[in-house]
Amino acid sequence: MTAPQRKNQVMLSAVQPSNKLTIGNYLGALKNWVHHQNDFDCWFFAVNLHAITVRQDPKELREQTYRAVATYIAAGIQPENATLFVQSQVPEHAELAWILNCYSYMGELSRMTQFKDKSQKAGENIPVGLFTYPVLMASDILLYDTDLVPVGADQKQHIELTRDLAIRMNNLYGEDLFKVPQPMIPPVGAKIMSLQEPTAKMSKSDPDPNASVFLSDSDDQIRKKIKRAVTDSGSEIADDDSKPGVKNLLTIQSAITGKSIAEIVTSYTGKQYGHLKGDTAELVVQAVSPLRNEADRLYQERQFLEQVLAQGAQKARERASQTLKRCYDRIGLLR
Ligand code: ATP
Ligand code: LTN
Repeated sequence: MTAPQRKNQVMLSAVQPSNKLTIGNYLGALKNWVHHQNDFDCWFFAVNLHAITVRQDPKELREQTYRAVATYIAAGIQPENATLFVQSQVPEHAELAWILNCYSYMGELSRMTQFKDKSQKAGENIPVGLFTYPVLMASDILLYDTDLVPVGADQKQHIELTRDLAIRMNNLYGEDLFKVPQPMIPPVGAKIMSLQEPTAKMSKSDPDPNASVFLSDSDDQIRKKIKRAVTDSGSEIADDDSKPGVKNLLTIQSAITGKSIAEIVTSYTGKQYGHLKGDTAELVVQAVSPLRNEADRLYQERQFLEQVLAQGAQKARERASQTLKRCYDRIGLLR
């Protein structure tokens, strides 16, 4: 495909401002956004309505939302190239979500892995929003006639549900109602694991701060966390499923440098876990340090961020309201 043709295609993605972003969010998603921002018509946002499916402190939520947008820009997203906005500033997302809820099945939502994980952690009173979370995500995607959604591996199931919903609605109301999107998942780095429990995904809302490297961590914090990372018994550095801690560090190195895991493993012949941890820590510091400094600077530039978001929300509403109108008309809802 030549570049001008691709520029007509829509790329869209988002992160929850539920805490500071982690290297998992960066290597699984954000890095790919930056890489493709010139090739596609890009829409990137902060999904604060998704974030409240888990209890959030209001002040923190507001600040993390600005912080997320500052991080997108610090990572290299250019507001002139991509539309940047906040989900709650575009009411069409919640409106379409209600409609899609009426066409989603309890059975298919019950099968979502993220719902199963998060509802277990929610205790006795599981918010309904946690259950219908993927329907709001489908609404986010379908409103913009999205072609591609760059995300980590954990979101593949939600994009499959989005596709099913789009196809279901198109069968009922006409093939051109919704564009059917595709996931874009990186070959390496799509699932960075927790540093403390390397069989579980690194997650920004993990209560153990040592489990994740945040993009706001100081160089010293990064070094300490990686040196404390849980590794496995034995001492051989190998790409082996029985050594998830070692495999995770190799994956982090590969996702940052672009070198293959096999090549990295060969370079450690005869070396110890300490070497692997030391090198990984330095690579992560090199990647995170400039990003953190720039995000810290932009985070203070509140006026600039607000201006970017106001422009973004206006553009997003123009696009989203067209799709929503089409949907209302087809269903027979008065507008
Ligand atoms: P939370 O802990 O609040 O649920 P999270 O860290 O899982 O958040 P999300 O906001 O759900 O992050 O995800 C944002 C993007 O980052 C998604 O594209 C998701 O697939 C990706 N992502 C999240 N965690 C990882 C990870 N550990 N490895 C690779 N990609 C990830
Ligand atoms: N569910 C996603 C966040 C998300 C998203 C989206 C990603 C909400 N809406 C639309 C891509 C496109 C997650 O990462 N947990």
